[in-house]
Amino acid sequence: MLTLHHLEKSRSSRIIWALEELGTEYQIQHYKRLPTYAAPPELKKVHPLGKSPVITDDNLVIAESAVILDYLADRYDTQHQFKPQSQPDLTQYQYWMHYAEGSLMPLLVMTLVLSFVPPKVPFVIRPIANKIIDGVTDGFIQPRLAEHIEFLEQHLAQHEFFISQFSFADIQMSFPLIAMDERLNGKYPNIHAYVKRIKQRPAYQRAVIKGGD
Ligand SMILES: N[C@@H](CCC(=O)N[C@@H](CS)C(=O)NCC(=O)O)C(=O)O
Repeated sequence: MLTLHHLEKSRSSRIIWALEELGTEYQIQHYKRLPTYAAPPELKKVHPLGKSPVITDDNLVIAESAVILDYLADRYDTQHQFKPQSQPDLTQYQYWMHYAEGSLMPLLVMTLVLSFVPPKVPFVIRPIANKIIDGVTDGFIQPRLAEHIEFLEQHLAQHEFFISQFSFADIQMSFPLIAMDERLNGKYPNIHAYVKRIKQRPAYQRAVIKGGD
């Protein structure tokens, strides 16, 4: 049986959504985060890095959201609804699949990790830690993130979905976009409208019920 090893509040929600779109049979093995927010050690029994999502199907163990989505499309999307089969859509699909985790997520994770630092630093040197964090945020992360936001806002001004039709590229892009839209309080109208649009999909709503928001 196809099994998704799902860590609460994680990128793994994307895979539940994809499975719901496909309507294929699967089961979810749920994992809770530790108080440190890390994944529990049991996930390392499934894959040595212990990250989620990871799926097991027959004798295969597959990690990395983009690879999992591609595998699910190739194996279970018999009608080719969610992955384009020809150019130019296919290359665009692959671009967004890799862009989400390769270019956009590292910037978002950096801001999240830096936000965890001040409470862990001894009180007396906290002002110095805050100065360093502000320097990294203002000098490195924010200018780059602003370029990405503008890029995405422009793309979504002209496209209903990331490629010419709804695809697994939208599911892959949903995690950073939903996070950004929340952090930015819906300030970017095209990103905000896109997030509202994808959240209306029945399969998305079923995924939230099964895996959490
Ligand atoms: N690039 C990977 C990222 C996997 C990843 O880092 N997942 C996070 C959850 S969002 C995780 O398992 N974190 C737990 C930890 O690092 O301990 C993917 O897209 O699947």
